[in-house]
Amino acid sequence: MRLEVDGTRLVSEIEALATISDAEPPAVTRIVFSPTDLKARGWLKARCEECGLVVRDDAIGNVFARWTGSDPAAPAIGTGSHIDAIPNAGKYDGVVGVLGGLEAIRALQRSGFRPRRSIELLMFTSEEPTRFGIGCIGSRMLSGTLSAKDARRLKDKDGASIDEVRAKVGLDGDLEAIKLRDGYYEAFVELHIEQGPQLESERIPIGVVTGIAAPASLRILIEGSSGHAGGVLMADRRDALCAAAELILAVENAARSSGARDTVATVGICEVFPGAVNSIPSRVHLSADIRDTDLKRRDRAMEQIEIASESIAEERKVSIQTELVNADAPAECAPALVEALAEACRKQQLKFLPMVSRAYHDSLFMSRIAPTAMLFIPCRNGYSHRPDEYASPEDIVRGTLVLAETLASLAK
Ligand code: HGY
Ligand code: MN
Ligand code: MN
Repeated sequence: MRLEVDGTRLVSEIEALATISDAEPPAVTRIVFSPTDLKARGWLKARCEECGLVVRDDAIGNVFARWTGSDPAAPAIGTGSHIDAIPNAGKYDGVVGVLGGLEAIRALQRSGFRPRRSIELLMFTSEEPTRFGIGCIGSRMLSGTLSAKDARRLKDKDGASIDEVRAKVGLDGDLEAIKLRDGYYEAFVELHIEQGPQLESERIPIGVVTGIAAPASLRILIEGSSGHAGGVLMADRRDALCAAAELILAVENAARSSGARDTVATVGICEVFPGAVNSIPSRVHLSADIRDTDLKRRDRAMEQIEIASESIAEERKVSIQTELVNADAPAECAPALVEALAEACRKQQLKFLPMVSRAYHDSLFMSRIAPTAMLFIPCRNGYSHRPDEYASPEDIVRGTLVLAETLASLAK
């Protein structure tokens, strides 16, 4: 079977999708269920229908594009990723896995390969946490990690619920029906840019992911008292932003002092009220992201943050309330799939590096319902979630080729 990836077409599709964005190029912004996201979804479905895939979406907007195999009742082979993008992002995060997955299917079609098991391309809804505060809503619901009841509780910053947003974008269907039955997929493989520097610095073209780090996120509300920036003496202040500043450094310290380089933590959101230069901040909202490949270490870092919160609250006479948004277990990739990816690399005479994923992905949740693995391609300087995110056409083609080989070996 002679497999050839049409790199020119694939790169041009990545570029075309990048123009469907709410940001000035080269940045890409595509927030879930925004008009731009809806336009991008329509564009993607048209590309899938062009090559004869049967396209459907579920009640939360996960898109499934199926190449029906000769044994249509057999559990399918899934591949895919996301096309939603955080504000001021790049054009490759998620997109390489969706359009690379589509091109892998087209390459197999062109090679004359006929799958016994159906091969299904997925585009997951809301991999990014931007709108509803929690990532991977689509794959969490597919895997039953997020129940319909809990999904209904989610609100965006305008207070709109998932159901209100669905109604507005014309998505109907029963949220309870989203969870896939056991054995729906025989295997799931996701192609993604590494979003880290290791492959590039070690000059290895493919990463075979053996595990995905355990993500957690907190929303923290700090309340002090407001007042005139000139009239209130320092001894009488309960400045919420100064308390937040101490807590932000405590979050950083909880990761730095864990004794392992795999513990990472970030405060990515800091909202200050009332936000006037001559008014003492009375309320601050922080959102913190804490991760580790090791669950116990991650939870220890979160305990450290809790302890720091309590002592800052006491010391500064402010109130600090912490809401746990998510605290997920890590994923171990299925050894048989890791081996299938390694075998595909050998077949393509490509060096590969077994490695962990520090970013989370929809694969983290797909691993709850099917043997799952990921393959990475390098991205320049490891940059991601920024406009200068870049993956070369050669690396994108190599990743797509390995994906196609792997899908063929799993679907035959
Ligand atoms: O944050 C993440 O790890 C993913 O890129 N959403
Ligand atoms: Mn991302
Ligand atoms: Mn991603």
